[in-house]
Amino acid sequence: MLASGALAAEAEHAGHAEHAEAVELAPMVITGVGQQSPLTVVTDPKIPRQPMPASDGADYLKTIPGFSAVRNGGVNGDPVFRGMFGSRLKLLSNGGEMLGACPNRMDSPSSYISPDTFDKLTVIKGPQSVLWGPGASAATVLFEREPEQFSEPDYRLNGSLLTASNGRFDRNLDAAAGNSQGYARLMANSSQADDYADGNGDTVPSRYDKWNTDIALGWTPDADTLVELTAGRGDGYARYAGRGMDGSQFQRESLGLRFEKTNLGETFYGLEAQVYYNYADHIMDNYSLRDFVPSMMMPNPTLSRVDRRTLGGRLVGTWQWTDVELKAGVDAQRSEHRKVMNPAGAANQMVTAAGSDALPWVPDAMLHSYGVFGELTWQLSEREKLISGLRLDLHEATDEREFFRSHDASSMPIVSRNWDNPTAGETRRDTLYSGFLRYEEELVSLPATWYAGLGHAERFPDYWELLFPIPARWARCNPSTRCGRRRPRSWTSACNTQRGRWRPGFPPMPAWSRITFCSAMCPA
Ligand SMILES: [Cu+2]
Repeated sequence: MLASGALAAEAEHAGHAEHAEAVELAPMVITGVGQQSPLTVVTDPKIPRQPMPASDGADYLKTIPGFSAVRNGGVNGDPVFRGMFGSRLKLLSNGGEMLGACPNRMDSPSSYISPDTFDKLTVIKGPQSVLWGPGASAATVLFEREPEQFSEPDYRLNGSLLTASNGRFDRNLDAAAGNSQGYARLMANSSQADDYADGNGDTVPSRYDKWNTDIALGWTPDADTLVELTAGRGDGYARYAGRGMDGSQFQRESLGLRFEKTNLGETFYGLEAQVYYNYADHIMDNYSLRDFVPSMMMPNPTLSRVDRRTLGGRLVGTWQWTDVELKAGVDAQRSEHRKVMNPAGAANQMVTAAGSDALPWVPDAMLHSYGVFGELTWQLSEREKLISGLRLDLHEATDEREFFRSHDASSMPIVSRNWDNPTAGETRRDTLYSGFLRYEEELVSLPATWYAGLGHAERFPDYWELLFPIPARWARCNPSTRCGRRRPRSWTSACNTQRGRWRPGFPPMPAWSRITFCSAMCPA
């Protein structure tokens, strides 16, 4: 843009010798989200912006400097911050974590977030906070809804409609009513778009439709106390141009309860407690949203259904002294992943059963984490601050797959078959540390702050890394443990692992965070 503008100005300049001195470019307006404080960006996701984001969290985050997204059709992208994605980004909605179920990450955590329905978006860059759970080596992203504040009986109503080319149509309603003692809030939204046509006029599959409904009931007996109960549901579908299957169901169920109390006393100032439950039930298939075309890997209409149930909670206390503030607490999370399995050799039963519960759910992974953390802010002087944090996490993951089903590339045509799981029933445990130290100083001569920070984050491998469905090339040798154990070197080198460690009993996945996502880089 700049280059072409300069060239145009240059051409004009040649024809008008009298203006030889000055080259004037058309004014350009650049908008962006400003930093709230060093390393923290806070914005209101309800503010309209250009380019118009898609209806998910990833496409919204893409408008903040430093973020990009792995696009995934029209919607349901996966956010990337400074080149890191997946579980390196701690993405929380209302303080709770909504983990997706799809083994191919069609439903990344951000895909369950409709930014319009939140009041505040906070991004804490790098491992510079330990308050929000383990492993956030890239950044912590908080989508939050703030409590309603009514001093007398009143209500408010916000609604918006958005329409654009390619059938884009969004509806959004946010209503609340209450008084000084409490409130009720309803948030409902839906978003849809059609396929688009590329430059050649060919249709590119990108159609989607999704909806969310959430309610919040708050009790505020006094100005320093809040008890809030939240519940929500959502669903949708999305067509993909770059995948062998489309996402035909993205069902979400959420429940949450939080308690906040401030002004408790001189030193022990505040207490926050929260529990949350998030459930994702995802279906993908290769026939309901596209014309079925047999392929080598999927010669028949195929459907896959997975779910994930995440239960978590945290308890945080705030202590204040003259120049020092301490936030310390504990958190825990339990997450179970399951899938619906066909009886062996009966591909069509899944298709017949579709979204019903005719076939049994089979658990394949159980993950637990327990953490204790503390973050200290020390006001050294009027303009200087020292902030530090430390957290310790206990992680546990159990491989619940008795066998796994994958393609057998040694036969032609390729067939799907069951492989023994050499790590069936095994549990991996790790104790990991994270911490940071940061010095900040506001300058006297300039309206600026400089800071220097050092952070360290250790991350336990996530579901996708630990229990990734074994790809065909791998499956050929994987059932033999001997062969599986020889693999780590090639795997870790392919993934550019730093300090990767192979634990017997699990596919070789490093426990440290500074690596790229491995699933796309399986050894040949
Ligand atoms: Cu999927």
